[in-house]
Amino acid sequence: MTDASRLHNWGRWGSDDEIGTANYLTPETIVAAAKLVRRGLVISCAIPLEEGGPVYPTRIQPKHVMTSTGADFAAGKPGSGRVPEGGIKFADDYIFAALQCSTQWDGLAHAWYGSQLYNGVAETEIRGTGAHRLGIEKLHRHFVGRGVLLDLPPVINQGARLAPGYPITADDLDRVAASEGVAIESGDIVLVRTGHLAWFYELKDKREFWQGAPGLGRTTVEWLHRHEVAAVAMDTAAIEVQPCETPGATLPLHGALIRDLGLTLGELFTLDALADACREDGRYEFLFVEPLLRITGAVGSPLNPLAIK
Ligand code: UVW
Repeated sequence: MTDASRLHNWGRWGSDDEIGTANYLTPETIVAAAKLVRRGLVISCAIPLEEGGPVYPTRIQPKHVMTSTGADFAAGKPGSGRVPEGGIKFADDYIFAALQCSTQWDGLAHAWYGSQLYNGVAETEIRGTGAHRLGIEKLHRHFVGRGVLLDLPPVINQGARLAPGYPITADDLDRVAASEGVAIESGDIVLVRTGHLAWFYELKDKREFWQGAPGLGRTTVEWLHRHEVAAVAMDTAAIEVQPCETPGATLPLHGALIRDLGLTLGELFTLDALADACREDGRYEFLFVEPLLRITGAVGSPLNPLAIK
């Protein structure tokens, strides 16, 4: 059981539920979201999945390896493969990467506290062979719906980005939504822009990026729950404010959001081009399509989220 004093969605969609707040996405919310497409403008919210990106310091950088190349064929290198006369040549490649090393979904098997995950799933279900419950693949046809961008810097500090360590409050989210003329509805996928990610690419010494980050503060948990948000994604590496508001705690909102609410979190989403497009047409809502990779038993997934206006 989860502590009754905490907000939670355990049992809300049945004792076997493994998709949490993705249940707020319905045929009706998808049809309504599709009607938001007017310009035929498609904006990717993915950063490049490449070595040198903003990989959380506890993880290793991704490695892309070419195992068959045109250069190898041209040089007649052994191992480049035998090409039949007039035949097709093939380039091949592999990637070795943390599933959380780039623009990513944090699935419901990614974070918990105590000995249970979302909906009371025992931590022993998360094994060396993968997540036997709550794996990311359970969400393989989800995350299509109405996206709403809450672009914070123009309202909160009129700067390019929020300061590292700035805890975003529920009031901040309400103020920004009001200034953009949007009301958050059940089933929305909410994107919160801080401007923090763009700073990574500007910094010479990347270590500075990891010393703190703006992010969701504790009052936003109730806000996300009350608005029945289907998923939340941000342009930071960990969604929540760092250092966190509770001294000594480590990523406590991961527990409150993923484990208690069953809310899937999107991290390292780049939102600057989308913010420009929203400012241009004055519309902060759009069709948002963010399918994950159907990796059996994975606890997260990289993706290329697309906002369509
Ligand atoms: C960790 O898992 C430490 O971080 P995140 O969920 O932000 O990738």
